Amino acid sequence: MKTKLEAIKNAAMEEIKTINTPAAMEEFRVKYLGKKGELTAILKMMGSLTPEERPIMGQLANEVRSAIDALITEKSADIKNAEKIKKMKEETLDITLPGVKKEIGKLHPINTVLDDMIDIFQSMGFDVVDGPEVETDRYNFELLNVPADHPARDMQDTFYLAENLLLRTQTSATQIRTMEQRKPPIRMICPGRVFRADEVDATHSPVFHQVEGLVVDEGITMCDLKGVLEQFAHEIYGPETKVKFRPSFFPFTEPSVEVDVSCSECGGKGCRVCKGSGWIEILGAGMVHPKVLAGCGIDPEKYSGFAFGIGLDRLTTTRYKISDIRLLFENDKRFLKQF
Ligand code: 2NM
Repeated sequence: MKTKLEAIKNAAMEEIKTINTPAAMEEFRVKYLGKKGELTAILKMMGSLTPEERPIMGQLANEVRSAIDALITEKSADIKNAEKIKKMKEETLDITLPGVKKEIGKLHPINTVLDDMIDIFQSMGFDVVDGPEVETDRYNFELLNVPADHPARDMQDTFYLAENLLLRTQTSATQIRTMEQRKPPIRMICPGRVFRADEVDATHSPVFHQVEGLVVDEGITMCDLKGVLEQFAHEIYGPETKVKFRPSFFPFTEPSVEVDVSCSECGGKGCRVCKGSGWIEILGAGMVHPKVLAGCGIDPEKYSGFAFGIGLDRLTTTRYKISDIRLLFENDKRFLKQF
C-alpha cells in the first residue's frame, strides 16, 4: 500500500508538468483526488489493514493528498498567471502609433441654403411640411388644374412609375394635401426633391430641389404675395436687391407672376451670370386658382391665397458661384469640403 501511495504521488508529480489549461487541471484533480479517483480507491482498502498499520497508512495517505493538493494550487496559480500575461500581450496598445483621423461631414450647400430659407419663412409664421416623392396623377396634376393635354403630363417630361403613379414634378401635391386636411388660415412651405425627365447639362438635372409655399386665409391679396416674396428676396440677397414682378402663366394660379432680382454679380449692369440682362429669375408665384381651392374643399368665395415655387439649386449655384449644377449631385468630397 505504501508503494502504491508513493507511486501515485510520483505519477502526479510527473503528470502535472504537462498540464497547462484550466480544463486539464480539473481533469487531473478528478483523476487523483475525485470520488472515483486513485487516492480514494486506495483509502477504501484501509479496512483490510491491521489496527497498527491503519494510522501509519492513514497519515501517509493524507500526506500524499496534501502534496497533490499543493501541486494543484501552485500549478493553477501558474496557469492563471500565464493566461493573464498572454492577454496583456495581446491587448497591448502602442500609444506612439499615429491615430486614425476621423473625417467630419459638413452640410451640403443645398442644405445650408435650405436651412436659411426655412429660417426666413418660419420667422414669417410658415410651417414646414414634408410629403411623399411618389405621387398620383390626381395630386400632382389634376387637383392643380393641369389639363390632360398639358405638355407637363407627357411621358417625355414626367417619370411615370405606373399608369397613375409618378415621381412628383413639383412639391405642390403636399400643399394640396395640406389644404384638404387643414382649415385656413394656412401658412406653409414644403421643401423637397422633384423630378423631371430632363437631359442633364450644366443647368439642368432630372432631380432638383424646390421649396414651394402657400398662404390661404380670408382677404389674402396680391399685396401679401408681393410683401412676403420681397422680404424673402431681401433676406437672401441683401436689402439693396431690387425685386421685379413679371406677369406669367401657371395653370394653378391666376394671376401668375415670375419674380426677378437684380443680379448680385454686377448689381444690375449686365454680366455673364445674368446673361447681360441685369436680372436673375428666382421664382414663380401667383394667386391660387379658385378651381384649385374648390378642389381641396376650400370655398373660393370666402378664402383666397397665394402660392410660390422656388428652385433651390439655382439659388445655391448663384450664391456660391458654382458654375455647373452637376457638381451639386456628384458629392465629390473635394468639392463639398469647400463650403
Ligand atoms: C409655382 C408657381 C406658382 C404653386 C401652387 C400651389 C398650390 F398647390 F397651392 F396650388 N403650390 N405651388 C405654385 C404656384 C408653384 O412654382 C414655380
